Amino acid sequence: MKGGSRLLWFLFSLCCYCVIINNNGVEGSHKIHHEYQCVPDTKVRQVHRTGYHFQPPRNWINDPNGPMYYNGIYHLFYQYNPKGAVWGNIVWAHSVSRNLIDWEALEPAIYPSKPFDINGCWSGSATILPGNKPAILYTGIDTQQRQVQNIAFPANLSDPYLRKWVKPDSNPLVVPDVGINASTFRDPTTAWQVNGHWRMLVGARKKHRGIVYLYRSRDFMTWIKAKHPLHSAQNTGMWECPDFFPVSLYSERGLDTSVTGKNVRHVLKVSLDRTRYEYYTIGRYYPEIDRYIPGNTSADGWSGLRYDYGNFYASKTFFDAEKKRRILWGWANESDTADNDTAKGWAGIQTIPRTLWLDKGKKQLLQWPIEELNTLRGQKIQVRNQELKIGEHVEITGITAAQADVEVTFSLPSLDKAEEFDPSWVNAQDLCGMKGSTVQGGVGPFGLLTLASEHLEEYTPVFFRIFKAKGKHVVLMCSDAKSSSLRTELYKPSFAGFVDVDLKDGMLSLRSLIDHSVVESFGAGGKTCITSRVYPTLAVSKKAHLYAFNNGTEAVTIKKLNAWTMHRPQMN
Ligand code: DQQ
Repeated sequence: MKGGSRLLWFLFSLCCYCVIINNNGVEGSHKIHHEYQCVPDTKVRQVHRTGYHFQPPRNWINDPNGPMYYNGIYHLFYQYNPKGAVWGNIVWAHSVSRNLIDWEALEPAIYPSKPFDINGCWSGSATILPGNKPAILYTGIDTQQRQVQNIAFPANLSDPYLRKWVKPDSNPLVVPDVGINASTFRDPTTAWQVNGHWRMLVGARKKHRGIVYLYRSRDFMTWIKAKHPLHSAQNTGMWECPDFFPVSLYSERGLDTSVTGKNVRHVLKVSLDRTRYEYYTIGRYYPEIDRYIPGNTSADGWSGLRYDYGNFYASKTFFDAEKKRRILWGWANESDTADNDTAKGWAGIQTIPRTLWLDKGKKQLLQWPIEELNTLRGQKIQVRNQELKIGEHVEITGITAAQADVEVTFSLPSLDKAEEFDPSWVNAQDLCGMKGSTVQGGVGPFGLLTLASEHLEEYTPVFFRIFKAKGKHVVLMCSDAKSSSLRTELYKPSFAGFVDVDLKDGMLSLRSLIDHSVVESFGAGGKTCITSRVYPTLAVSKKAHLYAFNNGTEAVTIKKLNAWTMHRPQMN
């Protein structure tokens, strides 16, 4: 070996060695692929990279962190591995935007540098303090591998991009006290105020019980644990990335995190490490006694409500003070192997930000892609009153089907032929896996075949199937990756959720955001949302097609379909 290559090899080995010793003792879900931590820069493969979703030019990303709006600029931080396309070496990468669509990448804002975060800078949230001063609470992995909660402030408030962040020496602000497991204690929320005093939550687990611990502070620096956690549930495992915020009972407008009162309900969302799915409840928060009581409209745990029934995790909301709305960001992981992620040089995207509010029925939330997304709409096509006969699939031409936004309303002339619903079908995903898009039904399956190859060797169907139950109809929505790719080794789940929708007017709507390796779908105006990651081999770029289909025994009609080719924004 020549001197130069020997030095390079030494640095490479040192880097790998540091990663190995630094990550001992970290939880199973934060799996370290030692062999991929220091791979020399590969050429990034473009084929499945997204056109209009948030992603950096290369490497691994996971949770969105500390989203905020500050002095005219949106900030998104996110968990990022600067050294590879698998989880590890995590820093807070930082991007800024004026419209939530075009993003500029800055240098990482928070990275391991002090004893209280030397082994990792994990997820956390931003809070805008009185006097318009942002603060970030985040989890650091300290010298003893403990998860501790730290604070960081912008170094210079007159820098519009808030590039540099400083960590006061008074960190850590919160350490796991006796009785708290130091490896399951993380992800502080945005804080809120009650009578001038601060509150925040930290996700945790005690044996098998998922918990959110409540902390109080007068000055945002000294935090005391409340006697009672805000909430917990037996046998749900670690609660990661909790989020707690108010929603208005009577308006779609978002509320600042500290708002309470009789016209408000609260949402508690947790990300369950065991299932890697998220669940939320809608309930009442009593600030005087710091109690949260989930309403009885949804289950508290495994079978509860979800923001998204697909590949969507570690999400976080923030209040956009400019447009008075609450916005949700979520991470959509790859469904590919670590080998392939490394070979393609990147992994993970953030889903399109969604506005979120309480449905009129007050039993669930509604979500819709932020209005700014429409500015990316280019070439448009429309279909009106097109019947989809039994067994028919009709091509929707005239747009780039690999990078599109499709909005369709189906009209259902009759529900008479809807299949009988078996009450034992409690799991939508199992039901979708069993029935699929090709097994003939009564009313449905009907919907879209996205990212389809010309002869349908590959396709990701997003569709509905309607059943008849006692006194009501049950609507199943699926985004089924089973046939999405000719590659066999991929994870291809038949994601699905039920849609609580009234079919009295005989209409059902669907919007799908299709972007090369992701399909994000919104059923019935955002009542049920499903994100799938897929990797077609034939249906790529110009060779991708879009069809509408009906495999029911009842004809359905495309009442109205609008679809657009989506432009590329400036992306990091
Ligand atoms: N990811 C972070 C943790 C969080 C997990 C580490 C959720 O803080 O609990 O990258 O995906």
